[in-house]
This record gives sequence, structure tokens and C-alpha cells, in this order.
Amino acid sequence: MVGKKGLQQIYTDIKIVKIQGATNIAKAAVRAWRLAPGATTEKKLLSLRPTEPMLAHVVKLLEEGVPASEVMGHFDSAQKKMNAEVEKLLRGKKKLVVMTHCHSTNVLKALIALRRKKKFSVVHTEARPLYQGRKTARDLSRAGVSVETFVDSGMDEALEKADVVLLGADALLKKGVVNKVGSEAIARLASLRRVPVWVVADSWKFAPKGVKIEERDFDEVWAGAPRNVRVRNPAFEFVGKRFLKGVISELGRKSWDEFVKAQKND
Ligand code: RUB
Repeated sequence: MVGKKGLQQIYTDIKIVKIQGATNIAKAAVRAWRLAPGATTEKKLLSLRPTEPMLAHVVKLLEEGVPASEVMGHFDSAQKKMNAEVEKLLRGKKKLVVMTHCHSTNVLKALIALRRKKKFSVVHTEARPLYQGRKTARDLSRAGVSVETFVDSGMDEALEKADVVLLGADALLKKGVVNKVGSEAIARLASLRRVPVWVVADSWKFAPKGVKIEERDFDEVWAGAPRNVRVRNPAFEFVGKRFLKGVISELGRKSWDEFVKAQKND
């Protein structure tokens, strides 16, 4: 009975974005599977966040019989490799300012690991309407990193200060990345300013067939909007590979095409 209640809680927390970000969602899926392995759990998990291929990848592995402990172990070992690659990329830079958007576990953990090796600061945007950027600011501040927070519409001001942009990813596609709405504008502006943009992401987010972009409840943006006003709330957007230097994953630092080549494309 306790298990069942715990399971419902996991579903609700994923749905209402209390559990948020691709890695945390995938880890929560493993916890749900441990409570109730089988087809019903699989179906329910897959229905919760359509823009999260890592969730689908993890569920497939569990369904094929890969032990939950092995799946969980992947996240930490992949993260360590990403941390090392981010350090290699950034260690030479003096007075480093890193820009990021929303909240990405892969980016955050890499930056927190970098903090032990060198001094840098972070500029970031809030990620309206759910303000996941504030979680980024809190996590970094706790780790002793100086942070400047900008409203989303101040992204160009933030970019003016940045030496590099590190974006997380929900889905890695053949032609670019799907990440939190706002990522595309940041990447386009960064390319005008010649600030390099790298995606830091676990390769389990690769989705060769693409993903459905989730549009969330309009109430998150404007509850009680006037009649004739249609409030739009797309949670994610696609950023083409031409705006990206490439992807830093557990497979190393690669250009987009090199990364895609290293994947199974079926
Ligand atoms: C979060 C978001 C993040 C990626 C990062 O969106 O877009 O950039 O999920 O993934 P939401 P990770 O808050 O709507 O889930 O955390 O694995 O780095």
C-alpha cells in the first residue's frame, strides 16, 4: 500500500514539475519501476513528459531486464565524464563567466565540480513561467559560485558578459537540441556575439526520430487571462546545430555530426 502511494506521488511530482529536468525525471522513473515493475508503470511513465527521451530510454532498459542499480549507476559515471570534459574545455580561460538557462543537472554538476578547480562566475536567466533558473542560482550559490540573475528578456545583457554558454538538453536530435524555451534565442544571439554555445548532456537523451514539444498549462503563465487572449506555454524549443559548437556527453566533447555518428540511429 505504501508502495502504491509512493508511486502515485512520483507520477504527480513528475507531472507538476516538482521533479524536473531530464536526469531527475529519469531517476524518478527508476524509483517508480522499483516500486512496481511492469507494463502499467511503463505506460504511465511514458505518458508524463513527452519531450523526455531519456525517460523512455530508461524505461526500455528496465523493461528489457537491465537491473535498476545498473541504470542508476550510469547517471553518476556519465556525469563524472561530462565534468572532466567541461573542465578540460574551460580550465585555461581567465576571468571566466559562464552563461546558462533554466536548470540542468548535467550543467550544474559540471560547474560545481569545476568550482573546486578554478574561479568563475555565472550569469543566467530565470526561465519563466516556472522559474527553474532560481534553482540554478540557489544550487550555485550554495556551492560558493557568484551568480547574476537576469529576467529572460535580459538574455542579451547576460550574453554581453559571457565567455561561453552551457545549455542542458531534454532531447538530442540529429539536427540539434531540444531544451527549455528561450534556448533558441540565447543560441542565436550568442552566435551573433561569437560566444560559443555547448550542450552538456547525457547521450541517453538521443532521440533520432525526434520528440513532441510539450505545451504546458496556460495557467502557469496567466491564470484568468481576458477573453479572446490565447495564452501559449510551449515548455521547450528546438535549437539548430548551426548555433551550437557541439555536445559534451559521457562520450567526450564532439561536434554535433560526430556525436550523431557515434549513436545508433534506428
Ligand atoms: C528542464 C530543462 C533542462 C533539461 C536539462 O525543463 O529544459 O534544461 O531538462 O536536463 P523542465 P538535465 O524543468 O520543464 O523539466 O537536468 O538532465 O541536465
